[in-house]
Amino acid sequence: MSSIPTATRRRVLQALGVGTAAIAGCAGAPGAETEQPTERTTPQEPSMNPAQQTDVDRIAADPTDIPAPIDRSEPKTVSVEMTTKEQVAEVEPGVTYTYMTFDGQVPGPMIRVRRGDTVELTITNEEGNSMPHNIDLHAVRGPGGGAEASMVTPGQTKTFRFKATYPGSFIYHCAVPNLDMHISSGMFGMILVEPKEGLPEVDHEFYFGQHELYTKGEAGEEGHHDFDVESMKAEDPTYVLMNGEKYAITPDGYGAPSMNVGETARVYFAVGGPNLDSAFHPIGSVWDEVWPQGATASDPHRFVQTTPVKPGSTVVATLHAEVPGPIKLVDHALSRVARKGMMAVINREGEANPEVFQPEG
Ligand SMILES: [Cu+2]
Repeated sequence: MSSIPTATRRRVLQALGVGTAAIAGCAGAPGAETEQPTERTTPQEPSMNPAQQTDVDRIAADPTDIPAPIDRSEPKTVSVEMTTKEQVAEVEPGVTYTYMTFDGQVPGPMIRVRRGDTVELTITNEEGNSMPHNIDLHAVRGPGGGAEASMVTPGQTKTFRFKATYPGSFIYHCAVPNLDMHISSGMFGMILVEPKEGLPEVDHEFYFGQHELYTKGEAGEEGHHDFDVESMKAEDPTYVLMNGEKYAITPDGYGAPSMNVGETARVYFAVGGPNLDSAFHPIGSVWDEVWPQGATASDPHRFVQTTPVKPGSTVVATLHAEVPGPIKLVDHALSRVARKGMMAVINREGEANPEVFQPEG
C-alpha cells in the first residue's frame, strides 16, 4: 500500500500538533509532541484513538486465490465451511479498523459449485467474537437465502443445505438485523454457480470485491477508526475499497496479478456495498465481454467501457490483453479512487504492440 500520507492525513496531524516525523509511527499516543493548538476559532473534532494492535497483517483477499474451474459432468454434494471473524487490521498504514469477515478476508472466499450441486454449508461464529452472524446467499431459493438457518452466536456452528438450481455469480453477505454495518465491516463474498457445461476456458481468473467503510475519521487520518452509523445512514463513506484495504492489490500494495499479451482473463467482481453502486471500469482497456449482474446464462455485452454493478450484485467480465502495461480496475466515480482508496491493478506483460498502441512518434 502507499505509504505517502494524504493531504488529509497531513492536515489532520498538523492540526493535532504532530510533526511529520511522527507520521511513520502508527501506534501509541503522540505524547510530548501533542500540543493543543492555541489559535482555534472553531470547535474541533475529538482526536482519533490510537491505532490498535492488529490481529492480522492482511485482510485483503488474494484475487488469484479462488477454486479451480469445475471439471465434472455429474452433480455432487459440495461441503463448504466458513468461519466468521472479527479482527483488527489496517485499512492503510497507521489506520486500523475492526473488520468483520468470512474467513478473515475481504471479499470472503469464493464458493464455486456446478448447477445442480447440493451445497452443505457450515458456518462457525468464532469463539471470542462479540456479535451474531449468518449468511444470505443469492444463489439460494429459500427463506432469507439461508439467513435464519445459519444464524450463529459466538462459539456456535450451524449447517444447512441447498441446491444450486440456477447458474450465475451471486453475492453472499451477513444478514443479521444490523446487516448494513456487518457488510460495511467486510462480510460479503461471491458464490459462483457454473453452468452444467462449464464456463468458456480462459488463461486467468481474478476475483475482487468492492465495499464501503463508514468511520468516525477522515480517509488517511491515523488512528483506530470506529464504525460510524451516522455516515452510513447518510451513505457518505470514509473509504470505498477494493478487497478491503486502500490500494491493496497494486504494485505498491501486496502486488498486482499479471497476464501476458495475447491472454484472456475473466474477472469476477462483487459489490458488497452496503449502499453504493460501482461504475466498474478497466483503465487502459475495455471489458471485452460483460455478463451484467453475473447472469452467465444470458448473452454477454461486448466492448463495454464501464459496467454498473449494484450493491448486492456481481459482474463477470473478460479482459483480452493486446498491449503491455497496467489495467487499473476502478469505480469510475473517481473521487472514490483519488480520495477514498478504491483501485486494483492487473499487469499486462509482453512485447509492445505498436500497431495497437504507439507511445512514441
Ligand atoms: Cu455478521
